[in-house]
Amino acid sequence: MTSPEPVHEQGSSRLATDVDVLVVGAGITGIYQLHRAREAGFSVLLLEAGGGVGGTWFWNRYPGARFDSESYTYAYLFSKELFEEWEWPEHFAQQPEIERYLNHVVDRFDLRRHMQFDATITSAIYDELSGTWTVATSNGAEVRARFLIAATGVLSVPWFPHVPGRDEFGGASYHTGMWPATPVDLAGKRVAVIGTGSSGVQVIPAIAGEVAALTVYQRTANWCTPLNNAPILPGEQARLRADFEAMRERLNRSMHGFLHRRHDRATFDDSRADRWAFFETMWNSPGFAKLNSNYTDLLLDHAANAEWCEFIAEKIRSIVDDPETARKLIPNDHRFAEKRPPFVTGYYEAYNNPDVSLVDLVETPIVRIAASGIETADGVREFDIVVWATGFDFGTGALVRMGIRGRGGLALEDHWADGPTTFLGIHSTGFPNLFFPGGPHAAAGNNPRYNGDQVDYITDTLVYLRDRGYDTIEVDPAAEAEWTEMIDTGAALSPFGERSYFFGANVPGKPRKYLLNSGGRPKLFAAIADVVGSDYKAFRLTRSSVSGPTPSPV
Ligand code: NA7
Repeated sequence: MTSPEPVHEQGSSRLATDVDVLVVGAGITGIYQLHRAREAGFSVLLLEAGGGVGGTWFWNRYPGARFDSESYTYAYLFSKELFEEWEWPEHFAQQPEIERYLNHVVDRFDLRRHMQFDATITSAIYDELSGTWTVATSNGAEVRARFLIAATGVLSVPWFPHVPGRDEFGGASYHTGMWPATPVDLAGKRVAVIGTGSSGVQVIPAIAGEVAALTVYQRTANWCTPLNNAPILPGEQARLRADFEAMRERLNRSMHGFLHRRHDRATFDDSRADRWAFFETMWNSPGFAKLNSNYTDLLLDHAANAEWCEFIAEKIRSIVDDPETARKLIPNDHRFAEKRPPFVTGYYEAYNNPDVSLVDLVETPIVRIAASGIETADGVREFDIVVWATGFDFGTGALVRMGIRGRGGLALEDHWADGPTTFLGIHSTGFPNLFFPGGPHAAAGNNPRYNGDQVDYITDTLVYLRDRGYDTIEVDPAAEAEWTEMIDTGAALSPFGERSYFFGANVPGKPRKYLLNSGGRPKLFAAIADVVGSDYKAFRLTRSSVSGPTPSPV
């Protein structure tokens, strides 16, 4: 392995920094990044906009919020001791348990003393001369760091659609992605929920029995299937502990970070009777198994997908008492997995509660929000509380709002005006020493698994730079273009998420670009191995304290 020659910056000099590594975001990725960077001997600081630990799992504390990936596969796997000492009570943990877990991790690894809360980043400006970032926060702090790691998450900017009169509502309004920490008293209230994505369909059954009346405003019905959550029994807890290494290995080999076994048959290999028996097994399987373990051609063969949809439609009709409500709940404009499939507990059953009603916004669109409630083509319905379950500015939302300015003052939002361009979903050209694990192009499936891979790579990279005396790292435009093209090309091969926020489709004016990692973890691992094996040839590395000519990267 040959070390690359340094690329020298004329006239630059090292400047004292407050910390080597500044992490933004105390979510699952940021916590792990803080831990790894400190463990590697860097001075560290983490800034977090929220008042506590958890990121997405801090803000999304609405009733019914829970994992829909298995708890033990979504949690940290870097420490066997941590895994063994934490017992997840359910296969799919609910938000309070997740928040407790993340706080436990922070305290167990003594990370809290490196964290500052209620600190929203207002600007992050790169200084070319010194190769450092100066980051300012809403509470007036300014921090200079050598490396800026923005672990700001993909679901961290709640999205409110432009509905006239939204601010005129006289009752209380809450977005699921900004749910207050103090409990919201829903008892006896007339409540509206707008939106039936993964959040909406979790909150609806969770509150249906508590409120006086619940009205659901649905623009697009979703293909919801049961989460099939269950307590983790003592025998299962013991098995999980005993199988820790094997489970981690299996997760690492899986395409998207799940344990679900892949099926080996295509839909029409089986007779109709066998197909429907198999669909019944799928219906009763946990969470994402409906996607990961289903027939191999489910996403690619229209007829296959249509039959699975027909099966789900039949289930909806059999659960929902009122045929008209059932009709409205059956999607008629997209196939399974063209939107992110939600997994539910008691969702369709909730519509059998006489206090729950459904408004189909295709038939009667919202005209405006009035002081007393919501006006549709049918008139005004009055409410005490409106819940906006209307999603997020996904993927890039937080990063383009941070005031990030790279080389030559390049604004990240300008660089990404036509959609994100990244290498490994971690680097972007023009932004030396900036890393954004868990951001656009990072994951597609079990996010913490991919994001952890990215954190491990980033930490190794920081150590590599330190060991060789490099101060800055910037990805070459060719590598950025190649990775971005791989993402876009891969995304076009499947209809997965094509009607969803995965392409930014929910935010008017947002470029229609794939925001997940269409290559899966194996491609990410291979690309990382290639970077390391080729001595970071896809990068421009500099030693800012040395002056001299600029050789080409090796
Ligand atoms: P989603 O999945 O983006 O869902 C947002 C929902 O809000 C969806 O049903 C939208 O309907 C609806 N929406 C958006 N704008 C409007 C307007 N103007 N009127 C009515 N309804 C509207 O966000 P979630 O929070 O549910 O889930 C995000 C992720 O969180 C999820 O994938 C998990 O990873 C956890 P549309 O379908 O656009 O017609």
